[in-house]
Amino acid sequence: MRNIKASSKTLYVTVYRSIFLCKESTTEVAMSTVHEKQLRILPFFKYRVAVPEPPPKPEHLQDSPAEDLRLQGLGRLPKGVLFSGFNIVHLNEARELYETLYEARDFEDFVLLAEQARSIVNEGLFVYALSVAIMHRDDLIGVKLPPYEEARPDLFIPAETIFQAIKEDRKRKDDKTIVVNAFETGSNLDPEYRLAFFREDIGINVHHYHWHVVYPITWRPDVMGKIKDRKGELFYYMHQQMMARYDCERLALELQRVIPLQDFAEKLGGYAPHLTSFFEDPDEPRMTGDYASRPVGLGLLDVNRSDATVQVEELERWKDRIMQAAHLGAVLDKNGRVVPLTVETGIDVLGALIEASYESVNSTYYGNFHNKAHNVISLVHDPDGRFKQNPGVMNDTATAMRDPIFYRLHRYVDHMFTEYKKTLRSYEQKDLEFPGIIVESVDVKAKATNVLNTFMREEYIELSHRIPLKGSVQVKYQHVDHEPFSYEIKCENKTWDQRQVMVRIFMAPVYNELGQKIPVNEQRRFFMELDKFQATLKLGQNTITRESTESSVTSKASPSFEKLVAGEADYDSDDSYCYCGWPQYFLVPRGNRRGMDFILFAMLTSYENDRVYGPEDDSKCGSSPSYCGVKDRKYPDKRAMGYPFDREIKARSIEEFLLPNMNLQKVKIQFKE
Ligand SMILES: [Cu+2]
Repeated sequence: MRNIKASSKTLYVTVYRSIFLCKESTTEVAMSTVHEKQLRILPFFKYRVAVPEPPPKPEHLQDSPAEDLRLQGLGRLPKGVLFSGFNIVHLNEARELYETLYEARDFEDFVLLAEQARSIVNEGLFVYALSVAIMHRDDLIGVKLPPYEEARPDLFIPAETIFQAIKEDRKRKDDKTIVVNAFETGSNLDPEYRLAFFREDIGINVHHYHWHVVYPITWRPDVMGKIKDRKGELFYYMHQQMMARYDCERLALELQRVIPLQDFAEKLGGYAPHLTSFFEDPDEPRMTGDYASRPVGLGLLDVNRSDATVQVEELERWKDRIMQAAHLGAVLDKNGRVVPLTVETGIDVLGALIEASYESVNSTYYGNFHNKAHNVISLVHDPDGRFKQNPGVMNDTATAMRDPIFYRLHRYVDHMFTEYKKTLRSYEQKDLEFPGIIVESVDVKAKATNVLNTFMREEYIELSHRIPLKGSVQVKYQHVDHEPFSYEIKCENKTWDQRQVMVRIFMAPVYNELGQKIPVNEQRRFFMELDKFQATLKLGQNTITRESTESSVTSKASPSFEKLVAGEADYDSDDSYCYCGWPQYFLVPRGNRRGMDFILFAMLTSYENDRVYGPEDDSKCGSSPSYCGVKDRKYPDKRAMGYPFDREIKARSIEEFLLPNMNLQKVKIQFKE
């Protein structure tokens, strides 16, 4: 066998080269085509000054109704209404549109349909549905969605800033870029405002929006022909991690951890979003809409609007039923049968049921808890619409994370999952160990070893793609950042052969609000995943190094509108999932001025045991599989998400939890203003 291989080597090389060369030339052709498609897609994400002439119809359709029959019935949600990524009435219509766009015969048909749909359907609904379709159509592989913060800066930048930009633009005498400063949305009278650097961060909100585009509530795998592996579990894990990170920032500011919103009769805290949604033209007041503020002290009331009905009592009922399912470790399906929540898929079933997605096992009985809770909170100031008020920011996936109440709701949602995880036995040594593999040390290498500096960095965002301006106007704002760093893991392979390992790196704060050490079973909910990757250990001593920029939780920076127009993007790969993920600059928490104490945890497990068999990941996206999965592939880790911290820990301290294939390091994070 070996000889045959050796003798056919020359042939193999020739074939390989010809395939390779051939691939190279087709790639070149494909690249220009992708860029051409990109150029035709981009205008859909920009403002229109005037409604263009409808595109000419093919001859055989000349006498048919004004719009394509496939779009009939769409346009139910009126224009100018704020689209809600949590409202099932809006989402059902959006699904009809993205499925229609997805099924368009070819690219030309797709563009024609999109053009017509744009004039029929609600603006926000259009962008959402178009984005889902672009991300999944096979003939649009490589075509990128423009950065959402450039396509919809009005959902991220305070209205005061945008009006200032319009004013400055009107006074402009040349075509130089004008820079305006971002308006501050709160004051020190509100202690929660100290967290605005997190809640109102553009990257964090874009991440949340993008995740919900990648994992639509209304996804129908049978229609779309594409899997969304462990979608319910990802809903749990992605949000659990956001909560861990937020609570960590709260401790850094000596604020209490988030108190779950579990009593729906409670009077809520307030929030003022300072956001105005701009549709098409700011000179046309009908086409703009303020996101409503929530004054302090309002309580939840039944919502009864044309596009949303929710009773608070319904929420209570669903909440109790979900908690019962979590505690019993079983759910009732549509036929009233008891379906046990298994160790492998229980969390996924529960995720689909709580969110609730189309995949809920029984939406009649368990309802639509999380989505409708978003709706009811967003309409607390005008539940029956008598004042014709818009909803608040809890209405939309791109804006919800700005509001402190988001975290209170999601802390409760996270408790539901935690209650279920309590019914699973704790991991035992056999679930955690890797005999023969010893982690001797783990260090963070930055300017100083095991000390990380964080700071605020200035950034600019262009407004002129969405806001009709005469020239370029940019908003100057700040976001947190950290110095670049790497991990260095020293380990020994005492087995008889080289080993493929999965490296898992987490970090958690050490002290609680009172300055006491956090017990490990509480601390486990703070552990933030920083990275997860594969490595090969030779026999004997090994040193694994890994850059912070390679993290499995952070996203690639998406190319700007300008770069997409200029063709300066990687059109060669299907990287539509790459732009999903936590912002790289927020990889580690901001910490505080004194220097905040963290514990870094590294663990090596067997790649052979953890790997998922199936088509290899050819998406070329070393981006964010941990929070976003891999497109059209199985989630690339067989273990439960959050392993080994997803289940109760019986050990009395994190040190006692350790096995030879794990290790810890004390790390300080110092915030410098
Ligand atoms: Cu969400």
